[in-house]
Amino acid sequence: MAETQTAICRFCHSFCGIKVTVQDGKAVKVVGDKDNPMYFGYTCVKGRQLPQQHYNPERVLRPQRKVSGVHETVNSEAALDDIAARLTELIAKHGPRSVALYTATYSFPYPAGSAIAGAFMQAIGSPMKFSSGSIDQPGKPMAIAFHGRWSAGPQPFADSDTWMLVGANPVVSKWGGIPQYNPAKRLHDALRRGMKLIVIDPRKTECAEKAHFHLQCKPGEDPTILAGLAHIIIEEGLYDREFLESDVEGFEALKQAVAPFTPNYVSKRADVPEELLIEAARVYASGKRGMTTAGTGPNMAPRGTLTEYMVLVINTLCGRWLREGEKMPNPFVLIPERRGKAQAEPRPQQAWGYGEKLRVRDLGENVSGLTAAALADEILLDGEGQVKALISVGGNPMAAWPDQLKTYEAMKKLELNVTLDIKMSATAKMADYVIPPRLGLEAPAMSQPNEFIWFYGFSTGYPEPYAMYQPKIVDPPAGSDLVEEWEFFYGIAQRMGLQLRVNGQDLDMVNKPSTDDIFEMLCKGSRIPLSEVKKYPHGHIFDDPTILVLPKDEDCAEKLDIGNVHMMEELAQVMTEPVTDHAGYTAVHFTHRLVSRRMNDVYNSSGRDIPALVRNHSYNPAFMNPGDIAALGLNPGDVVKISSDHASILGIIEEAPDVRPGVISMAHSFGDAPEFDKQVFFIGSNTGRLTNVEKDYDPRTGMPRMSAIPVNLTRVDQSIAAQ
Ligand SMILES: Nc1nc2c(c(=O)[nH]1)N[C@H]1C(S)=C(S)[C@@H](COP(=O)(O)OP(=O)(O)OC[C@H]3O[C@@H](n4cnc5c(=O)[nH]c(N)nc54)[C@H](O)[C@@H]3O)O[C@H]1N2
Ligand SMILES: Nc1nc2c(c(=O)[nH]1)N[C@H]1C(S)=C(S)[C@@H](COP(=O)(O)OP(=O)(O)OC[C@H]3O[C@@H](n4cnc5c(=O)[nH]c(N)nc54)[C@H](O)[C@@H]3O)O[C@H]1N2
Ligand code: SF4
Ligand SMILES: [Mo]
Repeated sequence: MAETQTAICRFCHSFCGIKVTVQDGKAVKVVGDKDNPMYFGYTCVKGRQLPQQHYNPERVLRPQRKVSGVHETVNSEAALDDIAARLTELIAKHGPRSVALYTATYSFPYPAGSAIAGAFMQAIGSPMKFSSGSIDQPGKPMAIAFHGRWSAGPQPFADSDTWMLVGANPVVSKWGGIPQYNPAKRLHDALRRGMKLIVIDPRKTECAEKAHFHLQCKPGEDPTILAGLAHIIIEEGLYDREFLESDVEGFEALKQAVAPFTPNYVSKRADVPEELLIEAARVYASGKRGMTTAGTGPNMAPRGTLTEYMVLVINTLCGRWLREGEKMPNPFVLIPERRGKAQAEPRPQQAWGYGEKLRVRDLGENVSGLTAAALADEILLDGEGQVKALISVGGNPMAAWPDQLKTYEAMKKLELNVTLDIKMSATAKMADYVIPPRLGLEAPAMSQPNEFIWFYGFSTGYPEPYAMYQPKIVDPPAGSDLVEEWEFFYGIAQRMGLQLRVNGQDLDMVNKPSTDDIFEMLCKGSRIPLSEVKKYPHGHIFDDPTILVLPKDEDCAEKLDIGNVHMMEELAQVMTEPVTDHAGYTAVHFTHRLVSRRMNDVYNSSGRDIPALVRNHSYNPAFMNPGDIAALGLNPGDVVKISSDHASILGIIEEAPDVRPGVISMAHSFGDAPEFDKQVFFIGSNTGRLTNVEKDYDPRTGMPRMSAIPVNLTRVDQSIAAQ
């Protein structure tokens, strides 16, 4: 008997509403749910492979423990006993700081897991909590801290007439820039309505193809380009005088700082046509509504915080924030109601350098958290406070952390390495324990995490008050011994005699709660009770047209700051760099820049074990402009050595006319440990290895240079790679 149930796809962070056909207790087919009001029936190739993901022969179904270098199956209760005992021992000997947590990509779709993991760290008293967000776009919260957050939020995409994407490709990534819930349809509708799209990207991306203006710039020049746009907007008087007058400070400082970024200078430096730059600025600033947003590309290139800050500056110059009396697009659903005001919120007293200090590079707690780019150092560096145990939840440090060779050494040095993963990832292979959790369709789900990301950036999260809940759809495969992420932390906390607290409430540490109980705790005080959301199997938009932007408080003296002293200083530093290049590199030393990108069929290091997702490539090609390939005397399919000033990887050349000359566009999180390098045609290469975490990093967030990396290419003896 086959039946159909609605569910939330958790393969990526978009959370599409799907319909799952269940036959004999197994998910057999996934299609989009046309009755879902947020996604309108959308699914991508990854989501449609959920059955293959759930019943993948390579899926880990029972906990693994490494004994004398070999993994063997262990009962989950015994695994938790061991881990709790080892943690107790380490904490007694070295203190709680010796235990670090890394929550990453697949923590996000499992909110009970992230919450209880955090509660566990709190209970043991370890401040060493790291997340993949810190090596993603940490410049976003940092820039907001400098600029200030507009309480009512940004103008929505839905009624905007201009939009600008800086190194983001939401049509593929479904992550910000354009509301990431069927972004292709949203973009299509907006363009039909007459919206003007501007894209700044060294690659003619799927979004750039649709743009009215594509500035196909040199990578890493975003601060320059954005300063140039601000320069033009100010010079030509295209800014919102009234808004600047009432709610903004720092205009004079900004004006001075961007003065040298003339269109001619920007054009020469970033290699974009001067006329195009001027025209883009005019079209954007003379539009009535719309936002500029940046993605991972420029956030991973040097000066990500400055880029994010200049993005905010452009929005504020143009007054692109919601005003009194306008409808609040999303007053939230599963979290407490948000009533925005037409005013700036107070900026934090201190945006970095408070709380826990890391032992390297003078880094510490900042508004984006502690940086995962320094976690390998914390493991490797002997001495007081050294990290001895790492628990990774839905992450893959060996694939994703910058400087993979350093990470490799760190993984070997750990006394206790635990990973909660569904497969034997590059990290799992090195781990002492691999704890397999339930997969997306095997446990309840809710859309709440996508509401919280409103606080992470701006123009992020649901554009309307949408929410959905999904019960467990199928049981895990017979004979499996799985532990949900939250159950893992609950289980070790119980054994260690700890009391956990979630969202201000004590967890019952005797009678084990259910996932649903924890969801209820997480939704405490929400605008709409979870029980109400559960009544709508297709998801629902809980609209309330009476929730409007409130007026500014009479005594409000807060302003948005577009002339932050640190950011203006950094802009001045940019000016001191040679026009020909960046950060001391010259074209003589490095011929190309390697840039980050996403590939549609895989999700970071996930999806590579599903045949339908690797039908085109099982590796990450080195996409290059055909002219560059010919100029180097190379051919598509050739294996080359790609070298930064830090390390080298192998790459397989692929022609891509959409990539700007001088650029190599390559996805991250491929490859494996160094001993597998020769299998590049099967597993690809790890671009993270090219990054030096100790150089060109943001001094506040610790974000190293992970895009726009200067590299050279050399053809190698082709027999180096196993075919
Ligand atoms: N060079 C370079 N490095 C980068 C980037 C880049 O662009 N360039 N991007 C950075 C960014 S933006 C990010 S977010 C990070 C990502 O960093 P990570 O999150 O550390 O990396 P992923 O490869 O996404 O790892 C996800 C792991 O979760 C496992 N998994 C899959 N499904 C589940 C599940 O349901 N439950 C659990 N528990 N585990 C599951 C997968 O098998 C995989 O091993 O990488 C960063 N690193
Ligand atoms: N299919 C798929 N979807 C994904 C992921 C995936 O692996 N696969 N990963 C997920 C994750 S973890 C994240 S954080 C999001 C990221 O989502 P996005 O930020 O949209 O990521 P990308 O699609 O890589 O888009 C980044 C763009 O920046 C450009 N770029 C690179 N360097 C520079 C630069 O210096 N300047 C400028 N202006 N542009 C530059 C690249 O050419 C690329 O087009 O995507 C998520 N979605
Ligand atoms: S975009 Fe694809 S992978 Fe992401 S949630 Fe939707 S169907 Fe799933
Ligand atoms: Mo990410």
